[in-house]
Amino acid sequence: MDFITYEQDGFVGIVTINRPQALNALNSQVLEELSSTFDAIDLETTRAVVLTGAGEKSFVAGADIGEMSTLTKAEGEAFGKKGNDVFRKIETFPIPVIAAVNGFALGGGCEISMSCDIRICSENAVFGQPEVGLGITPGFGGTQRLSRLVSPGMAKQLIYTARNIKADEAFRIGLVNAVYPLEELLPAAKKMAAGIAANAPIAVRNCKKAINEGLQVDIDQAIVIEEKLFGDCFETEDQKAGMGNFLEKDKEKKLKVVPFQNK
Ligand code: CO8
Repeated sequence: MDFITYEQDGFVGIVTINRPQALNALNSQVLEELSSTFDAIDLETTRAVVLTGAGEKSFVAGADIGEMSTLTKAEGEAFGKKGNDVFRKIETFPIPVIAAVNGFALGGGCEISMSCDIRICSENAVFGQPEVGLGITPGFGGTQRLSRLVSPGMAKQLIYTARNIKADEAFRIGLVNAVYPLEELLPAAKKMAAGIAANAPIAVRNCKKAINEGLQVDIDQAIVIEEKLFGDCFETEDQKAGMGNFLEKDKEKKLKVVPFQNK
């Protein structure tokens, strides 16, 4: 791997996009390496992932403008698909992915953060969809995910005006859950991931599936999705241990469901 680093910290995997010479911009190779990195994550030993960018200035400064500048219509569509396939892989990854946005998150950078389950950012973070200023539309899911995450009106304003917003505004419109001083961002992301990893892993996975799949259908179908995934939990050791600990009033164990079980 030239542009992605991976490290494991207990049950937490940390994926870092590392192409500082281009502010971590996404070219084809970065996208391919990201895809392979997620494919290689061991789901037996990893319960949450943190995605971040190398350096102190940029999370991801977008798709690579140099690479895009000469694309034909067909190549543009293929490049869009390449990004979308990786971002869908992250969005539907069985375990939660937290974006720790440490600076610029523009274009494809904002879009990759939106394919993650949770976004937190540093005070110097800048979000935006500058594509119309470059003569293109957002092509890695931005028109779809931004309008789902904030409101359609706010998404349209940001996309049509190509205006960048700072961390405090991203927080105000609900694009990020929290803002930290830069040096506290990664520790906060790891702490959140470790907190998730301390809970029953199958239950956490089922929550992600229920929320993601339920948002795509009407409420009657969504409730059925939830019922099924809720029911599945009753076949797990974690449910028996978790509820057993509570009933035994074992305060030590009550807060943490420890047995690791994957399926
Ligand atoms: N692509 C390629 N190289 C980049 C990119 C990028 N997106 N962003 C920065 N770089 C490079 C610069 O060219 C520069 O390289 P060099 O040192 O060789 O000249 C280096 O990174 C450092 O950048 P700057 O000197 O510009 O640093 P500044 O601090 O002055 O500015 C900015 C930082 C504001 C982030 C500025 O670099 C910038 O505006 N970058 C472009 C941001 C942008 O427009 N991003 C959106 C791109 S479009 C997109 O993401 C579409 C996604 C969907 C694609 C669908 C395809 C079909």
